[in-house]
Amino acid sequence: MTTNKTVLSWIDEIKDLVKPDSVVWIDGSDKQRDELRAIAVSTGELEKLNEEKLPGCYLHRTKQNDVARVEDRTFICSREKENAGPTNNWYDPKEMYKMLYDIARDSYKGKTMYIIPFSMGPIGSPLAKIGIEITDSIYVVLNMLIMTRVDLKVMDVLGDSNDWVRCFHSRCDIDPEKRYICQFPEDNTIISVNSGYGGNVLLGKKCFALRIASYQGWKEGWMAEHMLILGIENPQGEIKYVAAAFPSACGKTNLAMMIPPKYLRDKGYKVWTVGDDIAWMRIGKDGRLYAINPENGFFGVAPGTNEKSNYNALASTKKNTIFTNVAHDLSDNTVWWEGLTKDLPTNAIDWKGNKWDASKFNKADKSTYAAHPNSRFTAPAVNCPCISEEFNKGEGVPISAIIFGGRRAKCAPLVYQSKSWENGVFIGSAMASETTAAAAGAVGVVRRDPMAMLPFCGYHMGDYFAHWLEMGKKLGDKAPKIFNVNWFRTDDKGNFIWPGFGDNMRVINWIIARCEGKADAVETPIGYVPRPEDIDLTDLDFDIETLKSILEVDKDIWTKEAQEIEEHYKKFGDKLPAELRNQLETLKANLK
Ligand code: OXD
Ligand code: MN
Repeated sequence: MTTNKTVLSWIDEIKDLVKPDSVVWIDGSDKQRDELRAIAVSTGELEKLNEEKLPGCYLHRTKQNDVARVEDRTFICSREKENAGPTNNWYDPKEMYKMLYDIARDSYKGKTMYIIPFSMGPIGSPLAKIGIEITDSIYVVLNMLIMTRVDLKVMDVLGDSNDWVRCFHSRCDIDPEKRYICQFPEDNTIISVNSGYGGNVLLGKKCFALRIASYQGWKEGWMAEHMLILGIENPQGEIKYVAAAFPSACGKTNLAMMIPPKYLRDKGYKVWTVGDDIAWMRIGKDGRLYAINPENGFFGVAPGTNEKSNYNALASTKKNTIFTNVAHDLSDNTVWWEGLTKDLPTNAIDWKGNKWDASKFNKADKSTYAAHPNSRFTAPAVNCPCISEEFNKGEGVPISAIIFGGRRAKCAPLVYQSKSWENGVFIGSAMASETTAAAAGAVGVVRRDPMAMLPFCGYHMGDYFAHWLEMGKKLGDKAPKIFNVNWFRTDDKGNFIWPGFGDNMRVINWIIARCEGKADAVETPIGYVPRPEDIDLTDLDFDIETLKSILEVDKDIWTKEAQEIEEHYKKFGDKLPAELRNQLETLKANLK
C-alpha cells in the first residue's frame, strides 16, 4: 500500500503490540464497505434498516457505560506539563504510552486490524492533513468512511513525508475504569482505548481535527477551530461566508443549515452549508482568511431534530447513515428519537435494546426516553440539500465574519460587533454559556468556554489566545470582523424572547451588512450594537420594543460580568496576553 517507512514501522509496532489475526487496509471502495456492513450485520454490531425508507442506513447501540465523550479521561500528554495548560488534564507521555500499551497489549487477538488511511479536508488540498487510524471496530471503519475522506490515494499524496497523524484505537473491554483518550501533540499521535462511542473513537474528529490540529496550527501559523462555516448568497448571487463558534447545545448544526424566512427566500437569499462543527483556517495569497471544513459528514445529535427545527439535517440522514443509540421503530424498521414526531412509536425498542413503553414516557425524566439524549446520526455531507459547492474544493472559502455565541439569559445582547480584532479575541476568550435544565447539575450556572474550545484546545490556552492575537496582526485590515450573538435571552418567566432558527438570518444579514460598511450601529461599552430599526422584522410578529429590550446592554450586569471575567483570567497566570488584560481594563473603564 505504501513504502513510507514512518507509516510501515508504526503499523508494525502496533501490530506487534495488539497481535491481530489478520490485517485489512481500508480502500474507500463501495465494495469493501458493503462487505464490512454485511459482516457487522451478521455479528449484530449493526442492524439493517428499511431499505425503501432509509436506503443504506444502519442502527448501532453502544454499551450503556459508553455514550458520550469523556472529558475527565481525556489527556493532553505534552512533554512539559506547563504546555497542556490549566484547562486540560495532563499526563507524562512516557508513562502514558506505557500504561496504554499495557492496556492494549494482545487486545486484537482473534480479531482483524483495520488500517484506515484518511484525509481531513479534500484530498491533496493545501489546507488538508493526513491521518491513519488503526482500529478493531467495523463500526469505526464505517463511520470514518462517512466522516473523513478515506482513500488509498491519500498514501500517494503523503509520499515519504512524516507529516501525518497516528491514530490508534482499541475497544479492549469497553471498561470505563480503563478508558483513556490521549493526545500526544509533539508526536502527532492519538491513542484511544476502552471506548466504542463516536466522539472518543472517530479519531479524525475532535482528537485530530481540533486537539492535535490546534497545536499544529499554533506551530505552523494557521487555526483549527470548533466552528461551523456558512455561506449566505444575496439576490445578486454574491456569497459571503461566516464562521461561528458556539459551545455544545447552542445550535451550531441548526445555524449551519438554517432556512431563511420566506420573504428573504422570495427575494433570492440562499444559505449554503460548508461545515457544522470544525473549521481549519489559513491566510490565503490575497491576505484574507480562508476556511475549509476538514470533515466529510455530520456527526449530529438526533434528539430534537425534525422537519421544522432542521429540515436539512433530517434530509441528510435519509440514506447511507449510521444511527447510534436512537430508538428502533419496529412498525416499519426505521428509527425514532424524542422530538422527531409528536406521536410516540407504539412498537419500538429503546436505545438500551429493551421494548419501549410509551405510556411511561415522562418528558422530565430522561430515563424514560426511547433514544439516548446524546444519540447521534453519522450522515454523509453530500446528502445535505444545502451543501455548498465549495465543500469539496480545497482552496477554502474567504471568511468575512467570525461569530461567537452562547446561552445567556440576561447578559449578552442579541448581537454586537467587537471594536477591533483584539477586542474580538477578548470576547471569544471570555465566552460563556449557562447550563440548562437539559443537562445534569444546577441550572443557570455560567461555564466559561473560550472560543468553544475548552475541551478541544491541545495546548496552553494562554498560548492559544496569543496565537489568535498573532493571526490578527498578520491579517491586518483583511481580518474578518468579529461578532457575538445570543439567541437565548429570556423573559421573566424563562421563555426565549427571540424566535431563533431561520429568523437568525435577520441577524446574520446585519452582520454581513456591517462587514460591507452598509449598516448602522450604536457604540456601547461592550461593542457596536444595532439600532432596533437596523434588524429587519418583515413578516415577523415581533415588536420593536421587545427587540430593543434584547439589544440592551445593562451596565450592572456587565460590571458583574467583568468581575467574573477577571476571575476566569486568573487561571492563565503569566500566559494571559497583556492585550487581553488591557481589554478587560478598558471594558471596566467603559462601564464606569
Ligand atoms: C460534538 C461536540 O459532538 O461538540 O460536536 O461534542
Ligand atoms: Mn462539536
